[in-house]
Amino acid sequence: MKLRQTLLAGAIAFAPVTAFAADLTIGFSQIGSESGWRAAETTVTKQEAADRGINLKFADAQQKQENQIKAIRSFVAQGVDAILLAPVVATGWDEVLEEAKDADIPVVLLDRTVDAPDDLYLTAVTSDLVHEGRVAGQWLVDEMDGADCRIVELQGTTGSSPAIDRKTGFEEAIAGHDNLEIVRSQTGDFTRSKGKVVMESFLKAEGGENICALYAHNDDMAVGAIQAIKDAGLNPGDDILIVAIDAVPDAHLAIANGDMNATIELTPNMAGPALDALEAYLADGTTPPKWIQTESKLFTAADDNQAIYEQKKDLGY
Ligand code: GZL
Repeated sequence: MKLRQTLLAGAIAFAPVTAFAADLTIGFSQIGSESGWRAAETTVTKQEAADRGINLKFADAQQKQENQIKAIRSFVAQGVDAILLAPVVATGWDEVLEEAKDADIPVVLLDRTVDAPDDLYLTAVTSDLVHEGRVAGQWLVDEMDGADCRIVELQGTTGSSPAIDRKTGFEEAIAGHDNLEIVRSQTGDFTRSKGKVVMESFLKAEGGENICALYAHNDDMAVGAIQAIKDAGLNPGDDILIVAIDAVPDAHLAIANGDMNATIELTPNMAGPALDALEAYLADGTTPPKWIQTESKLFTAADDNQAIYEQKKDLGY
């Protein structure tokens, strides 16, 4: 496990990266399996590690920060070469990240960020979460074209960087458009089941005829809400417009069927760039930028969503 000291001493400094990676042991503290996107990220991460011959130690935290902290401490005790962390919430990481730093174990953040000094992690591989919210808001601004729209919002996990940033971006985009108003906003914790239950409460509180659009911080909550809207006798994608984020296969299918209107793609492959950065850092100290940004792409009914669904449906979502 203590390969890196040997490497940094130059003992095998000229070994090809592939040979080098084959000796790495990396711990991965994953949030859980709350959404289709999360499941795809896990699938892709395991495949990216296997492709490199990396020994990946996987820990599923079942959405609990205390389980992630325990997993990180276990990885440190095992003397892994590096740690991947998808942090369920943004705060409460300083102490355990200090412990990893003291053990000279680099940490790379995946898909979410932390409110901690940036010398406590090597780099963060994420999308621009605020931009995603802006794109969603701008889509609705354009779609409504000045017409009034009472919006309900399904937020992601409370305290997580995507929930905070996607809300910020959406509100920035609709600011100054007085025809658009968020009338209800509540967390659905990124899951289909909670998305359905909270949407049911929105429909009951507001009356479905008084809701013009749903903004969901991820597709899974939107898919749950679609069922609630149908159960209320309304047509999702028509009576209530729906925009969300992730571009999972079921979102493309919903758009193809007219049940949803737009989604913004989030790649599940955060691990590829993360492992590339780690291999370079551990091999010769190459320091990556503090943020490795992944792309965000808007999909609407104008795209061939049925074909995209067919392409994506077997990718581990
Ligand atoms: C965003 C990521 C979010 C996804 C959800 O980067 O952390 O977590 O949008 C997942 O599907 O639950």
